Amino acid sequence: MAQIISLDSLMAPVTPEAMRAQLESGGCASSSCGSSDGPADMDPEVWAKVKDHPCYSEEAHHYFARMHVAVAPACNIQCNYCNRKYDCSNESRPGVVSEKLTPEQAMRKVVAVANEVPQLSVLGIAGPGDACYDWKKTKETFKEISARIPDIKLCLSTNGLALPDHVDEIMDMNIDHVTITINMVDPQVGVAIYPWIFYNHRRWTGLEASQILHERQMLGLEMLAERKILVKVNSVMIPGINDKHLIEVNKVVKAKGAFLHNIMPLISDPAHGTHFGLTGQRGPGAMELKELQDQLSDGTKLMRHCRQCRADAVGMLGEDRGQEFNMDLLPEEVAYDPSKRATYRAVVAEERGEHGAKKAAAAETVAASESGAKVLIAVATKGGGRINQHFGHATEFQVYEVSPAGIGFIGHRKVEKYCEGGWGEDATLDSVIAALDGVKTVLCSKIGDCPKDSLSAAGIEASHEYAYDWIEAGIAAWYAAAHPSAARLTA
Ligand code: CLF
Ligand code: SF4
Repeated sequence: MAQIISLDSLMAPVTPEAMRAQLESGGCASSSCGSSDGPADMDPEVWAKVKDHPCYSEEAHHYFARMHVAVAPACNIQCNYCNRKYDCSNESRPGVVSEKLTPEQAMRKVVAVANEVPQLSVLGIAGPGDACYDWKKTKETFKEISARIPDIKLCLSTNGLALPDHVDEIMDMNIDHVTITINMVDPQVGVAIYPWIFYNHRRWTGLEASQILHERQMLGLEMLAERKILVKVNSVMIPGINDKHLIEVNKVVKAKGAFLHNIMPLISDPAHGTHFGLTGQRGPGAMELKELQDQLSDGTKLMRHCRQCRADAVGMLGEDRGQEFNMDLLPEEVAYDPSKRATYRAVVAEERGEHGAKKAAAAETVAASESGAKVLIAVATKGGGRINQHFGHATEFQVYEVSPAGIGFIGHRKVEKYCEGGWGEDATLDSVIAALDGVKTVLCSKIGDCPKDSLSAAGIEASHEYAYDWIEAGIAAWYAAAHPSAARLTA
């Protein structure tokens, strides 16, 4: 049996200095999603729950990782964007299949990952079917793992149909974070999304199915909110079907107490064999998604950093180390060693203090600009909140909007890695440039003359002047240089 948890890595000295250096150079990949509010504008009790959760806090996603265990394969509804051969695409990318685990296997895997990935803070169950419908396995898994690793946060994702039946147990088990996928609050809209549901021992179709699902979703949301369990609502944006309606969904879920709303673009491909894929239903483009999100700024808080990850994803959002921890690579027995996670947390606490101060200074810098320009900046980062990745190594760029009003994360753009060991394909570069639609400037830790010239020809500036700086500090410095204030120009 191969064993990827090497003795070397288990025995390696874990010093705060080593971890700090790893953070600065981007030893972890990153992304961004969730509330970016900090302690100043958030109830301390809520902040304590979200501050280490990479999905519920945009800031936390720079530092912390999640892992999913695929223990819940059964599902009680049919979504038109899902092919049951694959993972639940309410929370995962469609078209990927996860290694299904028993609760006992899940325990082995979580312990192995906790020993090896110090950033791990959250254990999620997001399918590959529905975590609440396949409740026995979900419950057993959470129970066993939280007894072994008490400080791990428990998180589950559900379509909501079976949710009301388990809210009291969710409360008893200290599951603080629940995601419900709500694609409509008008059952008529749901008819085009859900061909059937299975409820009360029978199959329902059409408007009745949609009505029941809607009522159960609303009931589950209200019950969780009453108990102060943080609810994230996921909605799949389906152009022509529910895109405009999601404005109403946002209002309703906010009124019912949702903490966060995550609008995920439909991913539709005939190769996935889904109804939408086969009938040519398209997904939205990046700018369409942004336009919708911008219309929701008065509603419930938005998560913009979702990576639509797999039901067996492991690592920082935007990276997936799941394949390193396949069951056949794990030892039969492994004892939990909390030392790496503890050291990492201490280092992160210090780093976050510095990051917070730099963010505040960056906000002041851009506020001083008199230009009024609002631009999109793409950043290549491997995590830790810094500009620390080569342009050619990026598989995604984090996109920020900057104006005198502030610097805000607005999403990510996935790209094909351009650099293949010293050379790059023109076709790949073209696709990267296309993915950067609307972006004014790219900030990275290094970029060659050739891609820089091609970006420039496409109207996109690229700079490695701010390499290894905090993201917001680099953006602010770039913005101030590009939009000098009258005071500075005359000084
Ligand atoms: Fe997993 Fe979901 Fe919990 Fe996060 S994911 S169950 S809330 S721990 Fe996060 Fe992945 Fe997006 Fe989900 S990036 S798909 S929102
Ligand atoms: Fe598929 Fe998830 Fe919908 Fe069930 S809830 S049909 S697994 S996408």
